[in-house]
Amino acid sequence: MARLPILEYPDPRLKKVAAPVAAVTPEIRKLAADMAETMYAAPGVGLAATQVNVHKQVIVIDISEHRDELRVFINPVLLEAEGEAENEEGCLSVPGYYDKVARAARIRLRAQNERGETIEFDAEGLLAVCVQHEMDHLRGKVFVEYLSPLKRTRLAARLRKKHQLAG
Ligand code: K2U
Ligand code: ZN
Repeated sequence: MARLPILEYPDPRLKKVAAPVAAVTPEIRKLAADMAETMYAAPGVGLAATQVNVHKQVIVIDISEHRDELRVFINPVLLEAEGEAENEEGCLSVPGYYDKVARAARIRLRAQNERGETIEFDAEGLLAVCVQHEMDHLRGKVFVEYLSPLKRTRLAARLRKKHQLAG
């Protein structure tokens, strides 16, 4: 397995829309394994292929306490979304920045797993938040785009300063 570099906002490649996966091949399973290693090392509880500059519809998530319950979602489709919940979110592509985002409280998701089997399940809480956050990445959307224009202006200034200092 390999740890992959994570794109940082406002990298324009984070705006690319991911393509469906035609078949769950050994190469797709290797991608998911490398994404999982990258996610655990970050550390994070989710990662979308877009964030490692692979524009395919693959997500890895592990919200378990002992970091031993990896879920791989390929070609995820939101079947149902209801309610609303606001949570503090972060993003491995926007290090050190956290803010509140309102999302659906409960969702029903269909996806393929790493064996190519189609699964359907209901989610709420952190799993629902994370799935929606990662599915946004596959659509080329980063969570800071939900913020007010003022907050986005302040974040942009902060990132410009960070990148100037980095040289
Ligand atoms: O997509 C990513 O950057 C991974 C996020 C997923 C996530 C965002 C918001 C809420 C839940 C999950 C990273 O895991 S951000 C780090 C983190 C870690 C634990 C809980 C929340 C966020
Ligand atoms: Zn993110």
